[in-house]
Amino acid sequence: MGVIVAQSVMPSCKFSFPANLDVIQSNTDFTIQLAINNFQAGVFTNAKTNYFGAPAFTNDQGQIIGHAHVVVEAIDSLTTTTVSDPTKFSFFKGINTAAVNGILSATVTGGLPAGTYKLSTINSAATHQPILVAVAQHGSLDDCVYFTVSDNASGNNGNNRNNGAQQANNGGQQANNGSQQANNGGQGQNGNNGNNGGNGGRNKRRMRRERSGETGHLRARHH
Ligand SMILES: [Cu+2]
Repeated sequence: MGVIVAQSVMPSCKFSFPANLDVIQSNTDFTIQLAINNFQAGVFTNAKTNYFGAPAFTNDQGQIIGHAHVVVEAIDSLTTTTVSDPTKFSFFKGINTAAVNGILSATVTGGLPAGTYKLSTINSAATHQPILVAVAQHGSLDDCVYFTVSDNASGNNGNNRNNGAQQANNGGQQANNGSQQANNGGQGQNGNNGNNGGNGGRNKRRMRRERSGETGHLRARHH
C-alpha cells in the first residue's frame, strides 16, 4: 500500500466550481475547479500499465504525492435516492497538472447536456491507490457537489439556488417528521415528499437518448 499519511497532513478538498446547487449552461465549455490542501498533485503513472503497481509515497512535508480525478455522473434529480451505478458516468478526468494557487482545474470541453449531475473527486496516490491516513476516524478526504445543467442557465440560477435551499429545508422537515414518526411508533406515512419540478420527465428522456447513443457525452477520458 505504501506510506501512511500522518494525521496532521491528511489531505482535504472542496469544489469551488461548480459550487453545490449551481446551475450552468448546457453544451458549453466549463472548467471544474477544486481547492485542495495537503496534497502534492499532478503526479501519476500510467493507469493501464501500472495500476496499483507501486507503493504510495509522501513528500518532505509528509503530504501524499499523487493526483486527483474528477467524475461527473448523471442523476435523476437533486433529491434522488436512487443508488448510482459506478460503471456509468458522463465525464471523467485524471488531473495531471499541479495545483495553481491551491486550485486544480479540469475543462469539460463541450459541456454537458441539460440535466442534473453529481460531481465527485477520486483523490489517489500516483499509482491510484486510495490515500492511506494514520487514523480511521477523519473527515472526508474527497468532495462531492450536485449541480444542474440548464438550456437557460442565466434565467434559472437564482431560482434554483432558492429551490435548492427549500429542498434542503424540506429535507430537514422530513427528517423531523421521520423522527416524530419514530417517536409515535411509526404511524403511517405523511406523504409530504413533494416533487422537485419537471426534471424527472426531462431526465428520463435524456437518459433514453443517451442509452440509444444519440448523444456523445458518455465517453471516458483519463490522462
Ligand atoms: Cu489517474
